[in-house]
Amino acid sequence: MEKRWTQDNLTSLQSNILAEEQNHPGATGELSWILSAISLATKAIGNKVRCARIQDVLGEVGSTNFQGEIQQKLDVIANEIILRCLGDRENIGILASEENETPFLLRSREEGGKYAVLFDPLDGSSNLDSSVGVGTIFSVLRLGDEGSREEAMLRPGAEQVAAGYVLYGSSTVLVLTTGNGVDMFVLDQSIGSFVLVSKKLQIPENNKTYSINEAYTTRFGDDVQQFLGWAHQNNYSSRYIGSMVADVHRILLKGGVFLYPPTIDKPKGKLRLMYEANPMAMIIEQAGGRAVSSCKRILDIEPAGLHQRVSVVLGSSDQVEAVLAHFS
Ligand code: FDP
Repeated sequence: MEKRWTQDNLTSLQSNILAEEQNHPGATGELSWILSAISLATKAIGNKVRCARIQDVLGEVGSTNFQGEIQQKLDVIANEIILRCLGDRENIGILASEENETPFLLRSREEGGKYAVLFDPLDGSSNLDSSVGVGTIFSVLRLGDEGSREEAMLRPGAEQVAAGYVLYGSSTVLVLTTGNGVDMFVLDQSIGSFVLVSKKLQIPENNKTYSINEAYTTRFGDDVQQFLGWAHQNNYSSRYIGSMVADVHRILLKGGVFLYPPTIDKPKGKLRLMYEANPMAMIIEQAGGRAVSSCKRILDIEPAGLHQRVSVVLGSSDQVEAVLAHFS
């Protein structure tokens, strides 16, 4: 019988992580220490997101970030919250944010800096003004011993030791994988804890729904245009929120496929390999799905730079196959 998580068997994120550790005899507890800081940061960010209009922190900062993108006030606030919550965790060697050009080199290996944490503090932030779901995405890598610490961080997504996101939607949901399936937690505001609601999530198949910014159709390549034409003839439905965390979360729970392909103006794609594509790809694969970029497994891509952009197709295996059948 399927086990249901109710008030009778309340499991917090913290206790679930500790229980997972029991399955790994060599575990030192260090990763748990990082995940607890991420949980703290996302509770604080979620609170800011919910009160943003009241506290008058919606809207643009008035300047662009180093990538030339318009920064929202909450992008800056979320970034600072993460740096404050994670900066003093003694086993974090490097913190890298989508919002900062260079990573923060916090501790050498000799000083105990064993992990790199990479994050997109507030994904989908252009939707904030209209109260659409936005999220924080994170990726944890163990730092190798070779080369400079920046080089040690440029590792393929397959080497991530943990990945997850928090969706600030109608509820605050934390989705996490440490390489042993995907678990989902919901923030119970009354007790201030993320509570386990689903274990070992699997993406449902046979959902003929695609998620893409279809307004760009004429700027996509022939392969994507052919897929869309075929989907129109084959009873597909479409859902696009325009906030990656929310779109991917829906696919994780309901199935379908998410695409952000190359366009004429963004020939390499828009989404960042290290901050968005890799952590989402790990979650999707751990839930039985597929995640590819130009027909290649995202998790196998050797990163060329911290802020590298890639095209993304991810979702249930059958729906990713349906897309790839139109790619030469
Ligand atoms: P945003 O610019 O609002 O931060 O990578 C950022 C992202 O949103 C994703 O969350 C989202 O999937 C995508 O960009 C939306 O881009 P388009 O507006 O080009 O569709």
